[in-house]
Amino acid sequence: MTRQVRSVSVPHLAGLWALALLSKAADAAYALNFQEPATLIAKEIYNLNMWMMEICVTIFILVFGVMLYSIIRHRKSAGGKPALFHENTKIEILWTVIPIAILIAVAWPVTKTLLAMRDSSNADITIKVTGYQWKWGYDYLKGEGAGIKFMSILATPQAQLDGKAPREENYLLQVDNHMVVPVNKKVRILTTSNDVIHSWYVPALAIQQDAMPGFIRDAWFRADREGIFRGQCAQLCGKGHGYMPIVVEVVPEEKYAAWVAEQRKKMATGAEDQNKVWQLAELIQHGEAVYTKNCVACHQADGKGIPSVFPALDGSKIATGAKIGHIKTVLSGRPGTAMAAFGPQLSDTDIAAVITYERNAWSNKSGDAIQPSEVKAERR
Ligand code: HEC
Ligand SMILES: [Cu+2]
Repeated sequence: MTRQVRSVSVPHLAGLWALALLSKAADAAYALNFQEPATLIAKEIYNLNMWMMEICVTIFILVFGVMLYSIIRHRKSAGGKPALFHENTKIEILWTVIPIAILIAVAWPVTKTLLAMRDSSNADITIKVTGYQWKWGYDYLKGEGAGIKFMSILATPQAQLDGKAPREENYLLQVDNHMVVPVNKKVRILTTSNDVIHSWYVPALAIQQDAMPGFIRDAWFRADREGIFRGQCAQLCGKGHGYMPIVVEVVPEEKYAAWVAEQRKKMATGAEDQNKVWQLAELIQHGEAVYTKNCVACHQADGKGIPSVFPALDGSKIATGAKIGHIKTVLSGRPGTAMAAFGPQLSDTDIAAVITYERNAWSNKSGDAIQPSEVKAERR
């Protein structure tokens, strides 16, 4: 029952519908249609799309039928004479009334669905979704789970990305932390962005909402079945655009409560870590993991970056120079460049660890161990 995001393809619909008219095998050809809807609105959109296709196909058959018939029946070689329809009131009324009727048949149900889509009032849970180059951040703002926040980053193994291992199912559609929500609850999504325009797109939930820097937009869904629903960023947002998938996991209410409790515990442990004094080796080990998730897309695994786009950290003045400069660069980023401020994205521990890693990886051999407290001191 897995439906791939890649298989949503509108141009295929015309062909599919022709097929569907001829056979009852439409369901078997589902892979060519929208994904199986998981919300009422998604179902409505699915049906509207089919309704539109029916209207289009009917018009197509009628118009071309009359045309073909006329061309053959009234051909010159069979003695056809051109007729005049000029100022024929009956025909003029018909070709005004029929399009109006079609317009209403389309606009009425579409308007109803559009209004329902925009009505995000009385949500049970509100989640802010922030687009970053190239990952998603989730902040549970209201309802059960309020206060939970985490980043959701591509989890497809590097070997597959490099083409060194066979691609598994859901290639490029896996993340480390799923956005978990309870079934049958109204979930309001607020989208915004930290850098460029992204778009939060989950076809089965019928949401495609742009995430724009400096703006907050909203959308909502109420999943009517459990399951894992996958999507992708749907706005070209730079080099890693294809590497920021979305995974929404819809679970029963009790399972959601358990997940909330587990997240709370994790956050408490994280807070403890910030006060502990870390050993160099521990920091490097943790830092490598942070680097792989957050920095590798630009600065590369070998620390060499991409010449003239992303600077090398191997041998860089910042990564081998004073600690403070390095900490400040990572905390505040470089405004106006692709180097984001990681202060709001990562914990003191993660930043201390990744900086320690950068200062001791590749040919950098400073021996420095940066403690979370040193990062904390530089935060304003
Ligand atoms: C989206 C791409 C991108 C990501 C991801 C990224 N960086 Fe950068 N980084 C840049 C760019 C671009 C610059 C150069 C900015 C400039 O022109 O000053 C830079 C500069 C730096 C510098 C200064 C290097 C120097 O010698 O000037 C450091 C240190 C650094 N990044 C660390 C990190 C760390 C740590 C992470 C992960 C937590 C990270 N970066 C993630 C793009 C990125
Ligand atoms: Cu994006």
